[in-house]
Amino acid sequence: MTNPLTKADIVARYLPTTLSHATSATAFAPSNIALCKYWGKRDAELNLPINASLSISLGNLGTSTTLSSAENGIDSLSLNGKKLSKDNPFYQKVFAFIDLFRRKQHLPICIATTNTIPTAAGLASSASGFAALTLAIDKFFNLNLPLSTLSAFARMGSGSASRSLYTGFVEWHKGTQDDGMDSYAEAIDSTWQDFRIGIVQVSSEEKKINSRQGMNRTVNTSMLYSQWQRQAEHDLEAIRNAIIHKDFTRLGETAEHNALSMHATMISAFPPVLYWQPESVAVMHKVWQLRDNGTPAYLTMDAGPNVKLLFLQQNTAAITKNFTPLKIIAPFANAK
Ligand code: 2P0
Repeated sequence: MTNPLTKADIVARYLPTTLSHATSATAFAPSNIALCKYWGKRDAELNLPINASLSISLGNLGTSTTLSSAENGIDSLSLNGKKLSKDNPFYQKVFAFIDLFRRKQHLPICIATTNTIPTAAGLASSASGFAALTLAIDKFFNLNLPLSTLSAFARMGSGSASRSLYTGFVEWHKGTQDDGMDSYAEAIDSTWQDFRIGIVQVSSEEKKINSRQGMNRTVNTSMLYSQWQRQAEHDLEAIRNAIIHKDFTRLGETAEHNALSMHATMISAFPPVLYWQPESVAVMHKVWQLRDNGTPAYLTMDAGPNVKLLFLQQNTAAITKNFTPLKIIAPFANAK
């Protein structure tokens, strides 16, 4: 059944009748990697998830977005310094989101957005993109809304964007309300200075099946999918506890199991959704071999061929020796 509530109806409840605005506003949001994955929607219009998820934000890797009033009266959008045309799908997605706030008011806007991560390389630039856009909208239109509300708005742009409003470990509650306003993310109050993420880039090619299509096909055709929700609930609880008790083995084992189980549901969809390349599988075997030889390293993968490693600072040398080139992220480098 389709939800009779539209994004526009829901967002409008939180806005003044007439918007005021600043001259310009800039916001940054980090990218994030899920340790317990979001896979499957119960509502496609509002991006309401079937299961809750938990992620780690990637420090200064993400998106910075500036909104300013367009002096020439014409909307415009640049991505990494390049002006996009009106018929570009990304342009249309971004302005459809802006229009949820602008409604029928004549407020031409100039948007400049810069990613510090490769776009569409499985590193969730849509997550940091919609999170930065939502934060910039809040500032630009002087809304001063709570982060939980902004997280729910960002989710309407892209599900995983709900988690990119925060640094560190983040949990996205699935919520139960029809309007989805209880489906927002919150930071988990816990830092872990030694925690590291390594990105093994297998390919920077745009993927053929985006995560939205992959998710829908899995929910509609995979017989294994019925098990997923139960496993995700169990894994989220285990990962949250592992974070609180700094139990790296439990965190790594659960996150790896969760990621591979999500991929099992995709592979069992029809036609199959397989994001792995031969190099991805080679990296997996290398991680398992390292573990067999005593180095605690775990892997996770998203809707793309790149492999993300989870390890602790004291094992950096062993990891870098085995995976080159490797982009290492210290997610708590700027935390107190
Ligand atoms: C995640 N992914 O939890 C999961 C794991 C990919 C694999 O969230 O359709 O771009 O915009 O809500 O957020 C990627 O999906 O999908 C994603 P939409 P989104 O990180």
